[in-house]
Amino acid sequence: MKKIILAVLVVIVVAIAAYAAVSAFSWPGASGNEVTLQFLSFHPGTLTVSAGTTVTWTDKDPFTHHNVIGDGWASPNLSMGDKYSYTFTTPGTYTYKCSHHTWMKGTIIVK
Ligand SMILES: [Cu+2]
Repeated sequence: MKKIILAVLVVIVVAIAAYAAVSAFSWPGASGNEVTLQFLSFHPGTLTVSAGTTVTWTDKDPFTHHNVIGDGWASPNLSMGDKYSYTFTTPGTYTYKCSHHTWMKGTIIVK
């Protein structure tokens, strides 16, 4: 019984450490107009751009496909290495999601 409790504690500690590492990670290539789809989430989750900016999403998840679904705009399914771009011409706050993984949500703030 003690071994089971110890194993569960180890799993919890590893999960917390992994979450902290992913949260603190600086995403390479995530510059001013790029969003990466990786580890089943959008990085950065919120991106602020100027009106007229073309935002490019790049799928870097090797084990599943994603898409980028906004209000009136949508990508096709993306596999690893695929990119999708959309130009935001009007200031506002635009939320989007991946329809395959309902927790995957992102926001583009256009100023
Ligand atoms: Cu997805």
